[in-house]
Amino acid sequence: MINRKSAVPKLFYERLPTYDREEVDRMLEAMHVDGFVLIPGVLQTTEIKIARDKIDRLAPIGWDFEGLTDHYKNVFNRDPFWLSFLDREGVIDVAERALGSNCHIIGETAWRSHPGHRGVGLHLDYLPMEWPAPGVPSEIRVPMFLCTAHFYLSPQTEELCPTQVIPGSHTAGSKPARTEKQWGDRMLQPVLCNAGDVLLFRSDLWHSGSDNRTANQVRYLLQVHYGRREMSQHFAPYFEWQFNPEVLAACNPRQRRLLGDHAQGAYD
Ligand SMILES: O=C(O)CCC(=O)C(=O)O
Repeated sequence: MINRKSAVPKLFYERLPTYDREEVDRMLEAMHVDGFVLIPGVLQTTEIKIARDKIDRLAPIGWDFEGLTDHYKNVFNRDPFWLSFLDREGVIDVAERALGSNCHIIGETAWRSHPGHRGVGLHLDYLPMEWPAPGVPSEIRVPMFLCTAHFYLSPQTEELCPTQVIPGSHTAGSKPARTEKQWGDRMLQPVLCNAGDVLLFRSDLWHSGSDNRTANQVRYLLQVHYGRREMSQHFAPYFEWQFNPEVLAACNPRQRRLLGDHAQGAYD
């Protein structure tokens, strides 16, 4: 059990571990132990450039917002281009092992963070089970229900609002309190990496955004949000939602399932 008020926080990893796309077993293990994996070189330079150009041409709809932070939701429904990020080798393989071979996406969000962007503070995205005492006993592995893939479309430097994670903090079994900045003696550490690298993390991992402290650089990010088949899709606006026929026509069978085309039964 971890003492939440313990000593001086330190970096748990000097450098975050990275994985090759083929190392699915190792990555699944890391999702249970660390709560995240970093996979270098998933995207090529050309597609990073195209993705950034396409984000530059997005216009806000529904619940999107623009400002110091631009946030465009469910971009897969606007252009078939965004489909290929749903089933990237390595990322989708870990997502399916973690969430079931019938998992789907619950959203896909494009971000642009301008100088002055303020990162969201320490939080988790979804806690499947609140544990009664601090720290889930080590012999218990809480299953994953939601995982998010961050496709970094900008190099992640200290100044350009890198995501920050606390390795192993999903085993807290609780949300971080407003005042908390560490888990036991483990501190938040930035995910410093190249454009084209992917961070896949579970929803109960304590993580944080950070500020864009550059004078003139914009950070581009694409998030793919995966869930178990039983986790509902967040395709707003709910009553008006319609799949774009051009997008459906462009899907391969796996992508169609990831958009929610499942066997039709109450519990299938
Ligand atoms: O900007 C980031 O890298 C963090 C985003 C985040 O924490 C979230 O969407 O929950």
